[in-house]
Amino acid sequence: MAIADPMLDQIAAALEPHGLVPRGGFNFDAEEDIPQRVNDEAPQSVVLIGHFGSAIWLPFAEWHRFHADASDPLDTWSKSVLNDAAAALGARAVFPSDTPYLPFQQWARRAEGLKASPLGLLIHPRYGLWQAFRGALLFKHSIRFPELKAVAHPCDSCVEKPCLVACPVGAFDGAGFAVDRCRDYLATHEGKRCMDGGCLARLACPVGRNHAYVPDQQQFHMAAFARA
Ligand code: B12
Ligand code: SF4
Ligand code: SF4
Repeated sequence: MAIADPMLDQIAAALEPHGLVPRGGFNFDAEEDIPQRVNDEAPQSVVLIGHFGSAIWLPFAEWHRFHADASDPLDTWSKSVLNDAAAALGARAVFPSDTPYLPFQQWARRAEGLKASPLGLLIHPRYGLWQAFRGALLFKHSIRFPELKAVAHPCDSCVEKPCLVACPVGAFDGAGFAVDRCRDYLATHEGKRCMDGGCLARLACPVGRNHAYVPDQQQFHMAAFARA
């Protein structure tokens, strides 16, 4: 079996103090047209960067104390951390908020073998719905990735699917997300339950529940979502 590229260890070491981790990656197919350039060259590979559970929360909250007036603080923090790491590693950092949107979830499926839950979020067999991506590093050279092992998809064996019945306004029907219905509810007095504790549909999932975000992080994400 091929030994994984030392670059993956270097990325992990650069990100570890920030609670971020490399979440796999892949080499682009020859015909894939990625518009971003890495020092004027077409990228050959991508490494997804994200977090599991609340690992980023303390490093981010500490940074936020000193950057209280940053707009989109989590994005600004991610950009500052990942642009520095990219410069040190000869990569280019790209972000989920970059427009036109880059296909982060499709990339993550290829990088980690995850599949989508009925909520639209990718689900991880250990961390459930409590994980996300903060960016990706594009490299102008290819990388030796460890062989991707088959990952169990927890929703396949979840008979009751409690995530689909927990939303008080039925915003998820397994096929789409009624974003306006959710936002309208969040603006009501009753919606404070979600605003304070987090999305009830997401919290209803039993997978990785002990990795659910800490209360401050839940409130931060809900407030950002309601504001957007
Ligand atoms: C626009 C967007 C939304 C829109 C619409 C989503 C949509 N219909 O596509 C809205 C505002 C509804 C949304 C909501 C949320 N989102 Co969003 N969103 C995005 C964003 C910025 C772009 C999606 C896109 O069009 N990509 C371009 C296409 C070409 O890429 P793609 O990989 O094929 O896109 C897939 C998604 O669009 C997905 N999809 C389709 N419908 C829905 C609906 C929902 C709710 C989600 C999450 C995904 C989703 O299917 C596509 C095919 O795989 C992505 C980041 C990104 N760059 O992808 C995050 C992203 C998909 N969102 C994410 C998250 C976490 C959320 C929220 C939970 C935010 C929060 N509060 O924390 C909420 C969910 C609602 C809730 N009540 O909690 C994560 C998902 C992580 C994961 N584990 O899979 C992403 C990847 C951002 C990140 N930083 O990691 N989101
Ligand atoms: S509750 Fe069941 S179907 Fe819903 S996301 Fe969790 S494992 Fe998947
Ligand atoms: S945040 Fe609340 S209203 Fe919105 S989808 Fe989740 S459970 Fe439903």
